[in-house]
Amino acid sequence: MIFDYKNKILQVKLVYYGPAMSGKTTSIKYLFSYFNKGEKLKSIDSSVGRTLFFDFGVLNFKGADWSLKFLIYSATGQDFYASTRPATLNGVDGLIFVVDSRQSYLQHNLRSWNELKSMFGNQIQEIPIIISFNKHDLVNDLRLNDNQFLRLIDLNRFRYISINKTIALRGQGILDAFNKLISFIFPQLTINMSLTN
Ligand SMILES: Nc1nc2c(ncn2[C@@H]2O[C@H](COP(=O)(O)OP(=O)(O)OP(=O)(O)O)[C@@H](O)[C@H]2O)c(=O)[nH]1
Ligand SMILES: [Mg+2]
Repeated sequence: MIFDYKNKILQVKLVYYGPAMSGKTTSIKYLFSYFNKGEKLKSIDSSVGRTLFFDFGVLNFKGADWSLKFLIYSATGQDFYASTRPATLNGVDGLIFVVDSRQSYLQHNLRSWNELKSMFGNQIQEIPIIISFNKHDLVNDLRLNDNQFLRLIDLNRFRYISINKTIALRGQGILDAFNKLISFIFPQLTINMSLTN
């Protein structure tokens, strides 16, 4: 987090992370289009729409006194470009971990989660994280109270963690996840913020 006292701007970095094709780019695209900032999102992708390095965009909100500048990234899920992921995560203030909810993707989800953990060590327990179970339109019964992924990652060790269901294709749950993450980072934030350029 970077404080610019002179201009009263607080800069916050958020990263969408998760296995290949889980829906990170789709989630971010929806978020930016929701705020009518679709044109502000830069994606470095291949001709078939796969993220090569990251997606990146900025959302600015004007508070009563300070302004908030959110730098929003998605890391590439493709392992060929795995070496770019630590740079994308550098200095992150909050994470949205996008899970592919389908049972057959359990190992993919775990592998990505463990990689994330290995990059932070124990410090990861202090980072606010939202776990978004995406593509839940493709799952017949997505009950999370006995979810295998959640059982295996040991949620209790984390200070700020929340579970969320999304269908990024339809924008369902995307805003909830974003708002929840912000409320973890700024628990005192009650002002009604408006969007600026
Ligand atoms: N059915 C369904 N498909 C989805 C959903 N979200 C994303 N998709 C599809 O899943 C595919 C991958 O989505 P992306 O958003 O590109 O995934 P990504 O995580 O950015 O992938 P990489 O950048 O390659 O790691 C696309 O074909 C999306 O349309 C969803 O909620 N439901
Ligand atoms: Mg992507």
